[in-house]
Amino acid sequence: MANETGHTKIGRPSWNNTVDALRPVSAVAPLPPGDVETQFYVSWGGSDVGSGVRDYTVHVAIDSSQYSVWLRDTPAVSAAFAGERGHTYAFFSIARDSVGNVEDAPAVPDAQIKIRDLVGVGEANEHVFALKGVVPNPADGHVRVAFELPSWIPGALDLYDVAGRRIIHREIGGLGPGQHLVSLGERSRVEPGIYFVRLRQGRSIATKKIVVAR
Ligand SMILES: [Ca+2]
Repeated sequence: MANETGHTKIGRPSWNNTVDALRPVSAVAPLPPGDVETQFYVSWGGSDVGSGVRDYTVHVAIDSSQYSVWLRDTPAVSAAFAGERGHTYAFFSIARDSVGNVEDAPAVPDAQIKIRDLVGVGEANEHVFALKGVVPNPADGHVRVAFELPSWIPGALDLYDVAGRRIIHREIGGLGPGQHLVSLGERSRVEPGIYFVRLRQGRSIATKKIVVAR
Protein backbone atom coordinates (compact mmCIF):
# COMPACT_ATOMS: atom_id res chain seq x y z
CA MET A 1 0.00 0.00 0.00
CA ALA A 2 1.36 3.48 -0.84
CA ASN A 3 1.34 6.45 1.52
CA GLU A 4 0.69 10.08 0.55
CA THR A 5 4.18 10.67 -0.68
CA GLY A 6 4.05 7.63 -2.86
CA HIS A 7 6.48 5.55 -0.88
CA THR A 8 5.66 1.98 -0.34
CA LYS A 9 5.04 1.16 3.31
CA ILE A 10 4.58 -2.55 3.01
CA GLY A 11 7.00 -4.31 0.78
CA ARG A 12 4.86 -6.84 -1.07
CA PRO A 13 6.72 -7.52 -4.29
CA SER A 14 3.69 -8.65 -6.24
CA TRP A 15 1.42 -5.86 -5.04
CA ASN A 16 2.76 -2.40 -4.30
CA ASN A 17 1.43 0.17 -6.77
CA THR A 18 -2.37 0.25 -6.82
CA VAL A 19 -4.84 0.35 -3.98
CA ASP A 20 -6.88 -2.86 -3.80
CA ALA A 21 -10.34 -1.96 -2.52
CA LEU A 22 -12.12 -5.05 -3.81
CA ARG A 23 -13.15 -7.83 -1.49
CA PRO A 24 -12.33 -11.41 -2.34
CA VAL A 25 -14.97 -14.10 -2.85
CA SER A 26 -14.90 -17.72 -1.74
CA ALA A 27 -17.08 -20.74 -1.07
CA VAL A 28 -17.00 -24.18 0.50
CA ALA A 29 -17.48 -26.92 -2.10
CA PRO A 30 -20.58 -29.16 -1.91
CA LEU A 31 -20.27 -32.05 0.53
CA PRO A 32 -21.03 -35.73 -0.11
CA PRO A 33 -24.17 -37.41 1.26
CA GLY A 34 -23.33 -38.24 4.88
CA ASP A 35 -24.72 -41.74 5.05
CA VAL A 36 -21.78 -43.74 6.24
CA GLU A 37 -18.63 -41.90 7.28
CA THR A 38 -18.44 -39.61 10.28
CA GLN A 39 -15.18 -38.09 9.05
CA PHE A 40 -15.12 -36.25 5.73
CA TYR A 41 -13.09 -33.71 3.84
CA VAL A 42 -14.24 -30.12 3.54
CA SER A 43 -12.70 -28.09 0.74
CA TRP A 44 -13.05 -24.47 -0.27
CA GLY A 45 -11.57 -21.95 -2.65
CA GLY A 46 -11.77 -18.36 -3.69
CA SER A 47 -10.49 -15.58 -5.88
CA ASP A 48 -9.64 -11.94 -5.54
CA VAL A 49 -9.28 -9.02 -7.90
CA GLY A 50 -6.18 -7.08 -6.96
CA SER A 51 -3.79 -8.42 -4.38
CA GLY A 52 -5.03 -12.01 -4.37
CA VAL A 53 -6.43 -14.25 -1.64
CA ARG A 54 -4.15 -14.50 1.38
CA ASP A 55 -6.15 -16.91 3.56
CA TYR A 56 -9.55 -18.21 4.64
CA THR A 57 -11.58 -18.46 7.80
CA VAL A 58 -14.01 -21.38 7.71
CA HIS A 59 -17.11 -21.36 9.92
CA VAL A 60 -19.25 -24.29 11.00
CA ALA A 61 -22.71 -24.59 12.58
CA ILE A 62 -23.98 -27.80 14.20
CA ASP A 63 -27.70 -28.59 13.93
CA SER A 64 -28.70 -25.00 13.10
CA SER A 65 -26.81 -23.55 16.08
CA GLN A 66 -24.84 -20.31 15.77
CA TYR A 67 -21.78 -20.38 13.57
CA SER A 68 -18.39 -20.64 15.15
CA VAL A 69 -14.92 -20.50 13.65
CA TRP A 70 -13.57 -23.90 12.69
CA LEU A 71 -10.32 -22.76 11.00
CA ARG A 72 -9.05 -19.21 11.31
CA ASP A 73 -6.82 -17.42 8.78
CA THR A 74 -5.66 -20.60 7.09
CA PRO A 75 -3.96 -20.68 3.70
CA ALA A 76 -5.17 -24.29 3.30
CA VAL A 77 -8.04 -25.10 0.93
CA SER A 78 -9.20 -28.39 2.48
CA ALA A 79 -9.19 -30.16 5.83
CA ALA A 80 -10.67 -33.25 7.46
CA PHE A 81 -13.70 -32.72 9.68
CA ALA A 82 -14.80 -35.25 12.29
CA GLY A 83 -18.54 -35.17 12.93
CA GLU A 84 -20.94 -37.34 14.89
CA ARG A 85 -23.83 -39.48 13.79
CA GLY A 86 -27.22 -37.86 13.80
CA HIS A 87 -25.95 -34.30 13.37
CA THR A 88 -26.02 -31.75 10.59
CA TYR A 89 -23.03 -29.56 9.84
CA ALA A 90 -23.17 -26.37 7.76
CA PHE A 91 -20.10 -24.55 6.51
CA PHE A 92 -19.11 -21.29 4.89
CA SER A 93 -15.77 -19.67 4.16
CA ILE A 94 -14.62 -16.06 4.40
CA ALA A 95 -11.64 -15.06 2.29
CA ARG A 96 -9.17 -12.28 3.08
CA ASP A 97 -6.99 -10.69 0.43
CA SER A 98 -3.38 -9.65 0.80
CA VAL A 99 -4.16 -6.07 1.79
CA GLY A 100 -6.74 -7.08 4.38
CA ASN A 101 -10.07 -6.81 2.55
CA VAL A 102 -12.42 -9.40 4.03
CA GLU A 103 -15.32 -11.09 2.28
CA ASP A 104 -18.83 -10.63 3.68
CA ALA A 105 -20.45 -13.64 5.35
CA PRO A 106 -23.03 -15.31 3.10
CA ALA A 107 -26.72 -15.30 3.99
CA VAL A 108 -26.93 -19.07 3.62
CA PRO A 109 -24.25 -21.70 4.21
CA ASP A 110 -22.10 -22.74 1.26
CA ALA A 111 -22.36 -26.44 2.02
CA GLN A 112 -24.16 -28.76 4.40
CA ILE A 113 -23.91 -32.40 5.41
CA LYS A 114 -26.13 -34.63 7.54
CA ILE A 115 -24.46 -37.67 9.07
CA ARG A 116 -27.22 -40.22 9.43
CA ASP A 117 -27.67 -42.69 12.27
CA LEU A 118 -27.51 -45.71 10.03
CA VAL A 119 -26.89 -49.17 11.44
CA GLY A 120 -26.80 -50.94 8.12
CA VAL A 121 -27.24 -50.23 4.47
CA GLY A 122 -30.26 -51.29 2.46
CA GLU A 123 -32.36 -48.16 2.18
CA ALA A 124 -33.99 -49.50 -0.96
CA ASN A 125 -35.82 -52.11 1.14
CA GLU A 126 -39.17 -51.61 2.78
CA HIS A 127 -38.83 -50.58 6.39
CA VAL A 128 -41.21 -50.98 9.29
CA PHE A 129 -41.75 -49.25 12.61
CA ALA A 130 -39.84 -51.27 15.21
CA LEU A 131 -38.14 -50.65 18.53
CA LYS A 132 -35.45 -53.31 18.71
CA GLY A 133 -33.77 -52.55 22.01
CA VAL A 134 -30.47 -51.36 23.35
CA VAL A 135 -27.03 -52.22 22.01
CA PRO A 136 -25.29 -53.62 23.98
CA ASN A 137 -27.93 -55.22 26.21
CA PRO A 138 -27.86 -54.53 29.11
CA ALA A 139 -26.98 -50.97 28.17
CA ASP A 140 -23.97 -49.00 29.26
CA GLY A 141 -24.33 -45.37 30.22
CA HIS A 142 -24.60 -44.27 26.60
CA VAL A 143 -27.90 -46.16 26.07
CA ARG A 144 -27.69 -46.82 22.33
CA VAL A 145 -31.14 -47.61 21.05
CA ALA A 146 -31.66 -49.61 17.86
CA PHE A 147 -34.87 -49.06 15.94
CA GLU A 148 -36.31 -48.97 12.46
CA LEU A 149 -38.46 -46.30 10.87
CA PRO A 150 -40.66 -46.65 7.78
CA SER A 151 -40.91 -42.98 6.83
CA TRP A 152 -39.76 -39.39 7.30
CA ILE A 153 -42.65 -38.59 9.66
CA PRO A 154 -41.33 -36.74 12.75
CA GLY A 155 -40.99 -38.72 15.93
CA ALA A 156 -39.21 -38.90 19.26
CA LEU A 157 -37.20 -41.23 21.41
CA ASP A 158 -37.75 -40.86 25.16
CA LEU A 159 -36.16 -42.44 28.21
CA TYR A 160 -38.24 -42.78 31.39
CA ASP A 161 -37.16 -43.94 34.82
CA VAL A 162 -39.18 -46.50 36.82
CA ALA A 163 -41.13 -43.66 38.48
CA GLY A 164 -42.33 -42.53 35.07
CA ARG A 165 -40.21 -39.40 34.92
CA ARG A 166 -38.87 -38.54 31.51
CA ILE A 167 -35.08 -38.38 31.71
CA ILE A 168 -34.14 -37.79 28.06
CA HIS A 169 -36.08 -36.59 25.04
CA ARG A 170 -34.72 -36.73 21.54
CA GLU A 171 -36.40 -35.71 18.29
CA ILE A 172 -35.83 -38.20 15.50
CA GLY A 173 -37.71 -36.46 12.72
CA GLY A 174 -34.82 -36.11 10.32
CA LEU A 175 -33.69 -39.72 10.34
CA GLY A 176 -36.05 -41.12 7.74
CA PRO A 177 -36.66 -44.71 6.62
CA GLY A 178 -34.09 -47.27 7.68
CA GLN A 179 -32.27 -48.88 10.57
CA HIS A 180 -31.04 -46.44 13.19
CA LEU A 181 -28.84 -46.49 16.26
CA VAL A 182 -29.18 -43.42 18.46
CA SER A 183 -27.37 -42.74 21.70
CA LEU A 184 -29.48 -41.17 24.44
CA GLY A 185 -26.60 -40.76 26.86
CA GLU A 186 -24.12 -38.98 24.65
CA ARG A 187 -24.32 -35.66 26.53
CA SER A 188 -24.39 -37.13 30.05
CA ARG A 189 -24.18 -40.81 30.84
CA VAL A 190 -27.28 -42.49 32.21
CA GLU A 191 -26.99 -43.84 35.76
CA PRO A 192 -27.30 -47.62 36.25
CA GLY A 193 -30.87 -48.82 36.83
CA ILE A 194 -34.09 -49.87 35.15
CA TYR A 195 -35.65 -47.62 32.53
CA PHE A 196 -38.24 -47.57 29.80
CA VAL A 197 -37.42 -46.49 26.26
CA ARG A 198 -40.33 -45.18 24.23
CA LEU A 199 -40.21 -44.77 20.46
CA ARG A 200 -42.95 -42.70 18.88
CA GLN A 201 -43.52 -41.77 15.25
CA GLY A 202 -46.88 -40.40 14.19
CA ARG A 203 -49.46 -42.72 15.80
CA SER A 204 -47.00 -45.58 16.26
CA ILE A 205 -45.66 -46.09 19.75
CA ALA A 206 -43.43 -48.84 21.14
CA THR A 207 -42.00 -49.18 24.64
CA LYS A 208 -39.27 -51.44 25.98
CA LYS A 209 -37.92 -52.00 29.47
CA ILE A 210 -34.15 -51.78 29.56
CA VAL A 211 -31.40 -52.22 32.12
CA VAL A 212 -28.46 -49.87 32.34
CA ALA A 213 -25.53 -51.67 33.90
CA ARG A 214 -22.35 -50.26 35.30
CA1 LIG B 1 -8.95 -7.56 -3.46
